[in-house]
Amino acid sequence: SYKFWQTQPVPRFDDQANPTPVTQGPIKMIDPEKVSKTPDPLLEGFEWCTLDLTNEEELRELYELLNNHYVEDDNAMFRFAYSQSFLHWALMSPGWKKEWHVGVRATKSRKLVASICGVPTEIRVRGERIKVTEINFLCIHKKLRSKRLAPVLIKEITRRCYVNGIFQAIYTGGVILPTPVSSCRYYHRALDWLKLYEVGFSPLPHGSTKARQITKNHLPSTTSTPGLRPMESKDIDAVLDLLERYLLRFDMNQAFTREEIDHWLVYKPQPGKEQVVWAYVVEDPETKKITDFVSFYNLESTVINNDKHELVRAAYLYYYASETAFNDNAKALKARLQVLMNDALICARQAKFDVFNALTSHDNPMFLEHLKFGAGDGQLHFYLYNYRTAAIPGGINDKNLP
Ligand code: YNC
Ligand code: MG
Repeated sequence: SYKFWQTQPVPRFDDQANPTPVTQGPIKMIDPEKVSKTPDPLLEGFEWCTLDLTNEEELRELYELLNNHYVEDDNAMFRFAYSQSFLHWALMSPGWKKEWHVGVRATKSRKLVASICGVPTEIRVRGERIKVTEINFLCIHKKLRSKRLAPVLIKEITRRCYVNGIFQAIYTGGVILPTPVSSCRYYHRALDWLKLYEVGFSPLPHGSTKARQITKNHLPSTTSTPGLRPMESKDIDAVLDLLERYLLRFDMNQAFTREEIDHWLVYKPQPGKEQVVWAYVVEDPETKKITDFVSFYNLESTVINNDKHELVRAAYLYYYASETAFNDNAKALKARLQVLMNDALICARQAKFDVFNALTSHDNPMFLEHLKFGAGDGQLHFYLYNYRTAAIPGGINDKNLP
């Protein structure tokens, strides 16, 4: 098994069991001169294309492909329904390249039947800065599955990264491949418990009642952190500084630029398109300093077979940081995050989200159970392509956790 992945520059499963310490760095040196200038051929009847996502029509085609064929849960009850404004946000971030928005079309009908996309960014792994492509939206039409097309798509985007001088990539997935650098679990916090029950997402715990579940998940109508307000452009430098210091506590993190903070946290959708990201800062009422911030993004899921509800609106916890992390007092950090995240839940409820999702990464274990998040079935594995480092236990987690 792993007929394709065993040919790729990724660590083998047994590498990590090896008693000799892992030497960190690229697995294979790439000579860009020797990289093919042309794509490999596709199945008969199909051809490569580069998507122009600044073109409304092509953005809509990718949206349609993903809405009908992208990731579903194991029981095929829900399917991610990325909005067009989400795709705009996720795929046209600072430094984006059209060449990394790869599609496959049926030659005759011109129909878009597969995709794989990437955007450039820089990460730090145990202090080493690496330029990477972040790969996402690998998708194949349901009628073209199990034809070994996925490896062809992966090889083509790899070629397009190599010819642009990028030799490493980061990606995540729900499936196990050789070899996760880190693994997290998804946790879910019901905001509209009754709706989640009606769509089959939240079970009625044995011995409980609907009324009791609704009461249990009830949230106050106003936030409680003094100075909490929506983030604005004027906060970008303060948030960048705080987030950078906060993220350096973790073994793997993103090395943000000012432009990236502007894009990822203060993104304004095209006129008439739906909001993608919500970000809040805490401005100390006395010093006027930004002491904390929290953000989440909007990713709906289609409910596949339900008469009453078509969509579940999910907020996903995104970046956050708190000055409390630097006081060397785990109890104070925990207390602060519990209040901050409860406020995030309240804001998400007000923005009409049905559920709030978070991973077990970063400092999240400090507040998940306390704020009534429940463990989900889903795992998220993090992968690096053509880069070896020792596994990061606990899901890009903090070594300093109590
Ligand atoms: C997956 N998610 O193991 P072996 S996540 C990577 N990521 O290869 P076929 C995957 N590889 O085992 P199908 C994968 N899922 O023989 C499967 N594979 O070595 C591997 N689903 O190919 C699999 N989107 O074409 C096997 O399978 C080989 O027709 C089989 O297609 C797979 O975006 C897929 O879950 C996932 O659309 C496209 O099932 C299809 O089933 C589908 O016969 C629903 O493929 C949507 C879905 C995946 C979301 C994501 C991240 C993708 C990362 C790809 C790896 C990037 C590497 C770095 C490249 C740049 C390098 C530089 C620099
Ligand atoms: Mg296939």
